[in-house]
Amino acid sequence: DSGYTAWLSYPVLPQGNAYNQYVKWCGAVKVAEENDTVQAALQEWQRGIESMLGIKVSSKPDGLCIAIGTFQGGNELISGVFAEDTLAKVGPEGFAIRSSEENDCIAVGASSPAGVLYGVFHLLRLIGSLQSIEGLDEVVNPVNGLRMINHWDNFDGSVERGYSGRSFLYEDNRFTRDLERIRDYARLMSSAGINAIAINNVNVHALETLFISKYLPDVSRIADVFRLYGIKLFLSVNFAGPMHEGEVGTADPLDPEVRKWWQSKAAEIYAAIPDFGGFVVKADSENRPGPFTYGRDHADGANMLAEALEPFGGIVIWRCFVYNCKQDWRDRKTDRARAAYDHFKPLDGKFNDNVILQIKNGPMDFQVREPVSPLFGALERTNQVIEFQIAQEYTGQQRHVCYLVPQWKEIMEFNTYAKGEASPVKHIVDGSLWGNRYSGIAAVSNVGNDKNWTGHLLAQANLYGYGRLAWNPELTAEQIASEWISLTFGTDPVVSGVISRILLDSWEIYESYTAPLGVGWMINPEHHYGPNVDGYEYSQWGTYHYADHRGIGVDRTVKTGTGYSAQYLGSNAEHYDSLEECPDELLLFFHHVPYTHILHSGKTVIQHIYDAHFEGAERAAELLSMWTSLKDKVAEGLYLQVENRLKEQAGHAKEWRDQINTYFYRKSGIEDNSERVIY
Ligand code: BDP
Repeated sequence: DSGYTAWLSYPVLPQGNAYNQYVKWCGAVKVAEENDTVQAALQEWQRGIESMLGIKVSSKPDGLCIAIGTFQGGNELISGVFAEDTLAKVGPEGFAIRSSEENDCIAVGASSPAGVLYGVFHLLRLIGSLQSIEGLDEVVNPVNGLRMINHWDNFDGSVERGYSGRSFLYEDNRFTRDLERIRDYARLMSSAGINAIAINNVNVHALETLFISKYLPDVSRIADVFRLYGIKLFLSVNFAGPMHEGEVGTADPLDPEVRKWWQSKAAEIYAAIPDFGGFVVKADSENRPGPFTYGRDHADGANMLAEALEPFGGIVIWRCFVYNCKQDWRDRKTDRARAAYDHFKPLDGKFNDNVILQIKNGPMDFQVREPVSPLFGALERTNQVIEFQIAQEYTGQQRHVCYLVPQWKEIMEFNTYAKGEASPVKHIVDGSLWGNRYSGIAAVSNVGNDKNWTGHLLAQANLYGYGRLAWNPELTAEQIASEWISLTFGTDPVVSGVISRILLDSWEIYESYTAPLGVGWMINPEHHYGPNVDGYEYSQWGTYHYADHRGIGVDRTVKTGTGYSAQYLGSNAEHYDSLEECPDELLLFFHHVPYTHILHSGKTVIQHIYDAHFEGAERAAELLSMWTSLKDKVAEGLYLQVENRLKEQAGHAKEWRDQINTYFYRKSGIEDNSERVIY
């Protein structure tokens, strides 16, 4: 019970009607293909069923069975069960599943081996959460094309913003030899629906530039493991690669030598990894090299790489996290929140067809609360993916529990008004709003070499939840939590009820004892853990709250502020610009107000700060007592892991409460309206 097997633990199921139904169908399996991915699906099936039901799975059916395979794979049960029109509905990664009494089988069929694997994971998930497998008849396709994880792992074994140990991909500038762990990782990712993984940090250091040459054989070994599970490997590349590694004296994207260099690199990579995904690029951002050095724009830079990859079917994922990180903090007009839009909106339509812009969910940087990036809606002729951060850099660093699926859901549902009344982010992300060639979701990974992958056991729910949401954004945060709990801890309803509550309340709780009302950034500089109200106030990073003795907040309105609110479309622009209409939770993101300003909740801003912080710390302590009620119901190893983290969180939440409340009490001189003590 270390947590290593995560949501593929396959806990033993209780006896009863559901169990009997599963035993009836699952005693035998029929597979006709030798394909490695189909065989991996078969192995997973056997492993899951044998563990959950405690039976041996025979591969020689005699009576009811499960049939697994591609439509063309020669499994006559598969060809017998599915009608032509069903086949037509199954996309390249989708699957069909049907329980057929007359054919004596439940068939899982797909047009590709990866689809077979997804189908098998689906059926295992139904069983693991005690759902009926009789009368199944459905076609399931992933909603989003690209469902990607970005690792921020460095070759030396460290992980940028890693909160679960070190990298399991690299150690001391060598690739890991533990391919077993990579395989288990690929199983986990594939079971959650992930189909693309970039294996190195977007900040590419000197040795990592050699991943596309000297270390290609190592990269290729990892790609082999990923391929088994339907996952394409991507690499982050250094825009100045030709200078670091080659004889070319420039990285100017319009220089013919530079273009040739990237073209020959692409050929070399595809010779080693024929299904290589492509490049992820962080350019002209936080001191990384990029096209600006040569007076070129980001379309010039991205298109140059895209041209090199196009003949092989590769794509360029170009990040929009571009802003001035050397800003003068006294300058109240330059606004980091504006930067991504200001840089990329004018380039809409200028990118090649195999370029995808990767846009962070908010305009700043993965704060616990930010508005949705106004770039969503602004780019009508550009492929784009949204970028989330599963790693809890600003949300408790996997020492605090913070289930992020509700946050992601809210973002995906946000209406941009880009094309008529109903233009939610999720329809931009899935490509349907503008009819993009490529689209989807990427997110920064939260895994490391800790035995349980994510440090905090409950942070596994974010990893799982991210994949599930990328597969189908219509799933609710509650559904995803409940699936994850059954698959990880088993199906005891008491356990499920308590863990669900903990997860579903956790974002709100974390938000309430940290930076208030959407203002963000009150954390310790550099490592970003723990409270520090002025930590980033007088710095170059563009991250301010402007608190003084009269008030707090950033004026981003059109008339008196930075004009950021005008980057939104339709009623969103006025809504945010108006002090009366702006939602409380984002008030200080858009407006600078006196502490006595009255919120929609009826409280003053200062009273809100006091109340939220007292309540938040109290609720953090309650999370611990909720968990302790499960002491005899959860395996000891798992129980203790979570108990330890929740204890730390309860203590640390008080520190947050006290620092924030005291700071604002001293700044404003306004008393709390209750008996509580603020020093
Ligand atoms: C910030 C991180 C920094 C990353 C950067 C990025 O603090 O370490 O390099 O984002 O996304 O959140 O590139």
